[in-house]
Amino acid sequence: MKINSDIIDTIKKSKCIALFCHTKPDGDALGSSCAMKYVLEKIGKECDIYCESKIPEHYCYISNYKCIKQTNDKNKKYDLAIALDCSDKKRMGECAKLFDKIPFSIKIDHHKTNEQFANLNQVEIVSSTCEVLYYVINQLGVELDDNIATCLYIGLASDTGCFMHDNTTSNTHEIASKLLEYNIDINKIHYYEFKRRTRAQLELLHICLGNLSFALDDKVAFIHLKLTDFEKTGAEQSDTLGFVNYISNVDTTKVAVMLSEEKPNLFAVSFRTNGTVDVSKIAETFGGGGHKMAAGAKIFGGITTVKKKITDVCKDFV
Ligand SMILES: [Mn+2]
Repeated sequence: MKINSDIIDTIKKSKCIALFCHTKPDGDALGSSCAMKYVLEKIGKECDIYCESKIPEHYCYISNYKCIKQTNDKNKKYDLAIALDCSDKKRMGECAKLFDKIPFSIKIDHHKTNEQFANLNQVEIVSSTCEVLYYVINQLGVELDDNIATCLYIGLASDTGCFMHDNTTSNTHEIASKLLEYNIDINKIHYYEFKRRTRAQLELLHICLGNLSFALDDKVAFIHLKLTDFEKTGAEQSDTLGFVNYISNVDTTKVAVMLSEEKPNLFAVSFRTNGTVDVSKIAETFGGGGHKMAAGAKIFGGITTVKKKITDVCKDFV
């Protein structure tokens, strides 16, 4: 991968650099920002990371995550802004205001849909921002160490679903292999990134799977949660992340549907498929949208009515 030499030169001549990652950061956003902070400090730059969201506690294993700022409280002056893993400016939330005040900007990203909002943009359609950053670090001539390698590995693993999604290439594995030459605690990373559950989450899953039902000769599978289930367990809406995957891999199932009540009689509906159906078309009939394999919509009604409405639409697709 060829990195724009203007990007390398700009970083080298800057003194005080602000890094920006997107709101509700994932492993790639945090991994790339924290890796870059280590790299820049290694070459004598002053550097802060900004993120609008409070960083979830389960990222405590990223060693410098605590220094991530939400606001520029000391009104520090920066000469360079670098946005990482932000497909468009809106993804930075309130922090975009600070980004705009800094005289020069760089963007490093890997998203297909992309807004080239910085002065210099390096966008490569690869597994993760950390994959692009690996080459940036290389061209900056900075040697990796345990901390940098750990952060980059988190980004690669996170965005590829632990090297299982089809954005995983031989190149991704080659970089991972180089990173594993350093002291990386992959057990810890995989635990926090993929395995860890709270008791509330597991109790919610227990209730959710207890509501399993099928329609149209088992081609459509449903699970659901009501508002009272969240009250009972003390779990939050975000705790349902990934639940739909439990039913999308049933061998007979073409459409998997997860319904989660957000307000009385208002359901957030997630549609998944193993690839034989375009679920974005099903979501669109309910005013929602998404991708071929994963889509969503909001639907009003009681649980029985909503499931019947969805089944009626699915008849034309399965
Ligand atoms: Mn990413």
